[in-house]
Amino acid sequence: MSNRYHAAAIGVGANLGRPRLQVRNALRAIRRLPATHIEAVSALYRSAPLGPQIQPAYLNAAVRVRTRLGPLALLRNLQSIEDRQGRHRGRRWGARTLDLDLLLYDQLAVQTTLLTVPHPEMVKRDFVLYPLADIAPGWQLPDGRTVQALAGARAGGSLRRVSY
Ligand code: A4P
Ligand code: MG
Repeated sequence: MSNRYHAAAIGVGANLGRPRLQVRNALRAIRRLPATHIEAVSALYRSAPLGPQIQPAYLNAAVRVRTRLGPLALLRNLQSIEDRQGRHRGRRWGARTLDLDLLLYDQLAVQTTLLTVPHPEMVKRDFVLYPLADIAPGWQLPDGRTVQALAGARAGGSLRRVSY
């Protein structure tokens, strides 16, 4: 564990098993992670599914934390939250009770078999960039682009704000 705090952004997605409850429970579980503190939570968005269309709409949000966990330890903790909330790893981009992605960690680029940061698909996904822009507009990716600039370049058309 690091002896100083790092900034991390987590993407939250759910489309099965009462997704709103899944998101709320995930936020509570993140709040209880060791050496980790939630600093901001985005609005909640409903979005059309990316990938197989025969699945329910998603709810998506983003969370900004400060944490002393390293990137891989944070990922492992997020995966155990997914597992506890009944996540079955099935089809890629298929329906799930809960998906927690590590989007950003400081301005770090990580490329290992277990973890890629920034999350490789995030720059193409409205349902990631819009929530992230709520809580971290000025955050720079390793290549210097800001979240705000990336979100601003996208239409955001399929996203609807909903209440928590
Ligand atoms: N992994 C590598 N880097 C990361 C990272 N930065 N964060 C590895 C999280 N995991 C990372 O993930 C597969 C493997 O990716 C993990 O073992 C981890 O070591 P997974 O969560 O088990 O599998 P997955 O989520 O099915 O795959 P994938 O490709 O991550 O799916 P996505 O990209 O998360 O897509 N439509 C809408 N509207 N909203 C959504 O939230 N989500 C998905 C899931 C599809 N369509 C969606 C949404
Ligand atoms: Mg995932």
